[in-house]
Amino acid sequence: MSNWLRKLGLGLQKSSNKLSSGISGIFNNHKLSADTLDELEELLISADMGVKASAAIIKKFASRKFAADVNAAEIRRVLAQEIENILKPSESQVILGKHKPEVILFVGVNGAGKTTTIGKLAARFADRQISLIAADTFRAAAVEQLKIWGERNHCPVCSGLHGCDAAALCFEGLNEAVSRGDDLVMIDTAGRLQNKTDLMNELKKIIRVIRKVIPDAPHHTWLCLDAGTGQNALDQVKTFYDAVGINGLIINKLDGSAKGGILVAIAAETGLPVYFIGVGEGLEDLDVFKAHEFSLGLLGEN
Ligand SMILES: Nc1nc2c(ncn2[C@@H]2O[C@H](COP(=O)(O)OP(=O)(O)OP(=O)(O)O)[C@@H](O)[C@H]2O)c(=O)[nH]1
Ligand SMILES: [Mg+2]
Repeated sequence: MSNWLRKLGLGLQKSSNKLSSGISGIFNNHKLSADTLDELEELLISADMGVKASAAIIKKFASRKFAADVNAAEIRRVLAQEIENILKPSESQVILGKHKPEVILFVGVNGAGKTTTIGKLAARFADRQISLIAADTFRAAAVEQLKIWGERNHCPVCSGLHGCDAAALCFEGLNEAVSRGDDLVMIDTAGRLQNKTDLMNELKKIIRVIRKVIPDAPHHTWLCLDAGTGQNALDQVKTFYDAVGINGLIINKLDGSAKGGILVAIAAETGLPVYFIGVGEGLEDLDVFKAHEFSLGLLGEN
């Protein structure tokens, strides 16, 4: 088994334990019936898969033929398959290299893993000439955090004085990137300002100013989510989508919470691509989201 699959399996353990023990509780000594399917639906909803995806899965179960003595292992196997079907449309490969520099803007509430993800991706995309922009200018620690990732990955970090204008900093950083001939620029942004409206206005301003340097940028606007926030992640998707038109998701902190099912709800309800998932703080704890391995991990079958 690859290192990543092992990490993913371990990371999802709380989620998979919850599902597996729930399924065993429902189906040991009980046949598949309208009642047990109701219980299964409740289990899926309680595992953060959302009402829509849970209902769709139960409908599929109801229409399938099962042996009279179907056991928990068979239910898990079929469930993994149905979950994979829902997740599959959100599996999407990032295509970089169409623009130079290509600009990725990272957004998300505080603690969702923006800065860490940029650091991990800088290592992953190391074959390109990369620079970073520390546009989270309100927290001194945020700039320092990005600088450390920049040093580790040998890429320049554009930063300004504490509290400086984030959009102006992006203008400067992008101009530097253009003149250096960088391939890829990743922009870190604040997760919290005085309030949500201020944050969204700042992000909109950043985008307007980015376009003064590169008219078709940002080429990617990725929302980072903390899987541990559960259903609230869906509200965040909507808020950021409406305000800044996100076109990709990164789901972090899948380790340590029993809310891995949130990916199923996100896939069923947003239709946005999920490019990467994070299962820890280290460089190697982020990888491409793949529906098959994720659904197996969620059922503890990896
Ligand atoms: N366990 C775990 N921790 C993570 C993961 N991703 C990030 N973290 C940790 O979560 C904390 C917050 O991550 P940041 O990258 O600082 O989050 P952010 O979105 O930049 O937050 P703000 O700068 O406050 O807006 C850090 O301590 C990270 O090391 C993950 O996948 N799993
Ligand atoms: Mg940050």
